[in-house]
Amino acid sequence: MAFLQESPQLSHPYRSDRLLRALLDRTLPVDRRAALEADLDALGDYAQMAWQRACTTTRRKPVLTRWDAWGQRVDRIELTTAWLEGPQLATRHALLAAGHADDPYARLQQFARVYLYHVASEFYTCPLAMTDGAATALKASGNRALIERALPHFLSRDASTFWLSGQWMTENVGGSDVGSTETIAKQDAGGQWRLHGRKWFSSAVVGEVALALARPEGAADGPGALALFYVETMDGERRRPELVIDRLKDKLGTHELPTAEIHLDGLPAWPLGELAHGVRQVAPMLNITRTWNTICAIASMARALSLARDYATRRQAFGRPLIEQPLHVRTLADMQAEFEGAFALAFEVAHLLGRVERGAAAAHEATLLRLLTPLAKLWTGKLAVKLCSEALECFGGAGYIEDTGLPQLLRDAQVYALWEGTTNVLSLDSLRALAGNQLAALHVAIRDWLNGNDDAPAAHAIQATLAAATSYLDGHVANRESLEAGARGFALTLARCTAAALLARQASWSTRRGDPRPAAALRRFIDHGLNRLVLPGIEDTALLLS
Ligand code: MFK
Repeated sequence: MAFLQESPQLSHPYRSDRLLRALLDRTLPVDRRAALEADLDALGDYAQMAWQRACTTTRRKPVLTRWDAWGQRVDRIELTTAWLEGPQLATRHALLAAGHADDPYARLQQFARVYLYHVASEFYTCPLAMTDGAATALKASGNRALIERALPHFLSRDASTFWLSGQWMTENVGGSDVGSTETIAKQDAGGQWRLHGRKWFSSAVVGEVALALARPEGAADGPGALALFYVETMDGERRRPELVIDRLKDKLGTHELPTAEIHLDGLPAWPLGELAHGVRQVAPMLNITRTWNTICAIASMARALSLARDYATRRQAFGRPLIEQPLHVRTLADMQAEFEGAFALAFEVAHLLGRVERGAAAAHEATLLRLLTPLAKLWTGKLAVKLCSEALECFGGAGYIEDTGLPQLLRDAQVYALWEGTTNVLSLDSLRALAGNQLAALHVAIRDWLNGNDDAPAAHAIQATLAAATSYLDGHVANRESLEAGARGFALTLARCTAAALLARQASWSTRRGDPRPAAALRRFIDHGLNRLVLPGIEDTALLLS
């Protein structure tokens, strides 16, 4: 019999995840920790089943049928099995409701669930993220009528009453420069606002609601004059005729997610608040969806690493398994250390969000959240591509073959750096976030996290890098061009410093309980370097591109 390679097996995504379990053990009160166990275990079961199903069935994509046989415009979208299961999963496990519970641990518990569900969901988490963002933006708007109308549906624990919301911002002019939005809001004779325009990336087109940016007719140019509107997409069982789906996007990844180009031809709309400053009003939504992006990015990394580690125990080459080969093991350990840093930062943002929302955070922590949200998003988005690419290489040629299910991990990972803002947009947002006292808040937080730390060289490296970043900012703050040119390196440096300090906190806790692995992750993470500061080199940059 010729040699046949064993396939990688996915170990139980919850039971085998020592990072998630340790984080929840350290952070949650005992009663909440115990109450969460069955739910997380069930989500792990679902994720394992979904992986096995994906390995044994032909992958499908959503299909748009625009016209029926009799010439009626129908814009019907057929979804994949995981998407059809989405509303049941989302409501049974309270993937949105849990995050809005009146509890400072609500977001942590919610995002633990999201982390386990994400890969199996086939990016059903994308509209869930936007729905969570819409719920948060509605609450922030204080618009009682819309809150009473939509929130019970968004936070429903019953699939039959559950609604999804889209976030209609991106237009042909781009996803970043939202201020150039061309969609117009006009009031009809009865005073009803109606939207006219084209939205270029609508990923929750199967949803019942959307929050949309539009320029009220006659308003000035620029972002300040935009308004944020609430729209409903359905009229009973039928999609409203003023919403036309032009086509589904043919994307590099996230194939199961039906991202659409749409036209709005007088769709009824209601302003959330004042008829201006729509970007400011949508910002709470952006910060929520960016947190989802972060958690989903680490979920993809966890999946890629889990499969690569399992395969290393099965794959024999040169007379021994990969797991016994020093360079391969070193590669896996390097990936693991980076992942552990990203995991620590992602869940700190999630937990901080819940504590800030419930008024349970210290003053400096509320300030800190504004900075850590873009830092976590931009760093994990990039790292997901790097780790998923490296993980594919751990399988050799098999990692390049579609029906192993592995290439999809890499294709899908690329979206994290684009979805909800590119790395550069988020780097610039980190600068915007520093307008308050955020860097001072980070100094305080890092000092707290290092309190009781047993690794003096690590603490020294973290503090030295933070000091370097602080003097870098001081040195460039007067020159906007050079500050922007170096913004990515600056943001990555702050992200790595923060992650290292959080790893140190987890390492101290774990070491005392007899687990030396987080301390090893910390040493290796620091060994990879924290400082990513760059000299802006504006003159040379222009020369090089001339
Ligand atoms: C899952 C798979 C998906 C399928 C594929 C998807 C592919 C990608 C599709 C996409 O297009 S995703 C892109 C989604 N778009 C974005 O994420 C927006 C990116 N652009 C930005 O983030 C800009 O920074 C932003 C539009 C938010 C602001 O740019 P502006 O127009 O220069 O606004 P400005 O004047 O800086 O800020 C306006 C107000 O908002 C200010 O407050 P004030 O009016 O009180 O001064 C800002 O402080 C505030 N603000 C902006 N960002 C904020 C924020 N406040 C809190 N948090 C933030 N993050």
